[in-house]
Amino acid sequence: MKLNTTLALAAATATGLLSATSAYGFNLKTERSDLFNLFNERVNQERLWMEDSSAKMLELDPETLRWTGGVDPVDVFFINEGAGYRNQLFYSANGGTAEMIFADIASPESILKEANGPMKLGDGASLGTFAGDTSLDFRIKANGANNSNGKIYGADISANADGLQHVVAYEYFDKVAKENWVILGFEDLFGVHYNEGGSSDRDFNDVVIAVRGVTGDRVSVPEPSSTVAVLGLAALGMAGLRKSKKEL
Ligand SMILES: [Ca+2]
Ligand SMILES: [Ca+2]
Repeated sequence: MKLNTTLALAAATATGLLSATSAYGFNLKTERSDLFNLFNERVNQERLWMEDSSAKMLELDPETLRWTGGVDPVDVFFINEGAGYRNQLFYSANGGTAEMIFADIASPESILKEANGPMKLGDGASLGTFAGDTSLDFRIKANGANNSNGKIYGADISANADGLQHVVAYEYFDKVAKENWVILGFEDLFGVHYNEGGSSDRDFNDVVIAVRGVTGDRVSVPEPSSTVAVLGLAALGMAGLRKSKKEL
């Protein structure tokens, strides 16, 4: 009997490094600074136009996020924010009612610091577990803490008021706790980039969260043949560059 208990505890320690304390109050920056720093490094520089993604982490289609069952809860951690707005974060499961996760995403520690912001970098909230395979949709209400009519932006592009992408998603597998993470970056400004006649900066760092325990589908990558074609074009471009330099 005693052996069984010991084994159970050992198993819990090995696999449940985080889930043992995954309820509200768990701070990722404090408890797993390695993961927090990795995710925080992925946060885009303020007002840097994100035209294409880096290959540092695998890019996901943010519309496909889901929890696939099991015993581990879904936990959401605030990584950073570079926003003048006081944004709010919501989620809905299987298209159901939107539930609030963070009511005022502002912090004295974030990229755009706000002294009276209530959040610490790394703060977490647990969504608990769901019944079976569950589709999860994360959305922000732009400046929702100050404006109850703030615009809602999420992964479904057709549901966004400007018909544009407002979420980027990346996947990371933590080998230490053997857990899957998805990092989401939201853009809170309406419309196209100011270089294209709009007033947005399209920096996708206005709310950045890391979600533990979910997965999603990878964004489709070009077929090998077209990859070769692209590489070929790049090589041509380089050759052209060298040639024109020589001519100078
Ligand atoms: Ca920003
Ligand atoms: Ca922005």
